[in-house]
Amino acid sequence: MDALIDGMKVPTSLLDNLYETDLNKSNNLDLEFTLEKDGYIFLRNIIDEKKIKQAREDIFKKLNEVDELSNPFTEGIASGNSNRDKLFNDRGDFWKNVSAIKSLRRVTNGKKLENIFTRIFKTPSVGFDFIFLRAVAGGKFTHMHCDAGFFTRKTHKVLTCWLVFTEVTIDRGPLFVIKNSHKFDDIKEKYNGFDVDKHKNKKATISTHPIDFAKKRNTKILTAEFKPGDALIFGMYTVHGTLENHSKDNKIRLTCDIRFQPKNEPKDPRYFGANPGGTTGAGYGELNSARPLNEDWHIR
Ligand SMILES: O=C(O)CCC(=O)C(=O)O
Repeated sequence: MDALIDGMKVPTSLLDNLYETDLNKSNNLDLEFTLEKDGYIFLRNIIDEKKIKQAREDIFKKLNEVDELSNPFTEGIASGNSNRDKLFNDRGDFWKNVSAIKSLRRVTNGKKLENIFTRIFKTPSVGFDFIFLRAVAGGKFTHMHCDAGFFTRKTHKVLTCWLVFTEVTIDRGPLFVIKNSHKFDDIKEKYNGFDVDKHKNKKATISTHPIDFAKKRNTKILTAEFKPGDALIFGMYTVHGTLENHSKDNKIRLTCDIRFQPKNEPKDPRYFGANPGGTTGAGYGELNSARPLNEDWHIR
């Protein structure tokens, strides 16, 4: 199975596996050490299978109701159609409702994840209320970037959790991390203090193709075949993106990225509360996922 990014095949010599951490065999210091050493922590199967399945099916049902997933919708196969705009006046309202599904929130903002971040931060943690649920159909991928420009306005003590709801094989666009990128001084310099919403003349996306980026820096593109319930946790300067979903069976990739921070750090009001505005203040409507599955994405 080929790993593709923007239509280009990633040479196998550039690819390597993400290092897996066993949560049950790691103490809090081990977790902190792994995050510092690798810039990420990759955990397998940390959410109860039934809970993940329930959330996935509740989300798929909503996508089926707007005719974007074919029947049986539990398979998650993109239909190529969409009635989203015909049935809902406001894309933001639609996606906010999908993102509010109880079975989803039980996982993203439930105790299991929160406790893991409490262990990592070594102080009580809290998950952002504004979450980035992503239903990703064929031909799409997320451009390479780091998360600092989005989430560090109030505190730098923020971590991303990329949580998996479907089988994400290499052809379904898994997340990748550029090995050791959290230690690249030029990246830190360039993105420290950068705010996507304020510094409009600058982009979060790193325009160099990940293949060239990894080659020039003599490093690797790390990824994995993810399973429902797996999670990848990483810091604000870890350069990452996703491979392209080019699966022949038209199955979508369903994942959600959630941010966590210590409870006692200042909160960015854009991401907390009943009606968070998100990065630009435009709410859930600003997300690529608010677009019908058969529509192209924007680049930030
Ligand atoms: O899932 C994706 O497409 C992108 C995820 C991402 O960039 C993130 O979690 O920060």
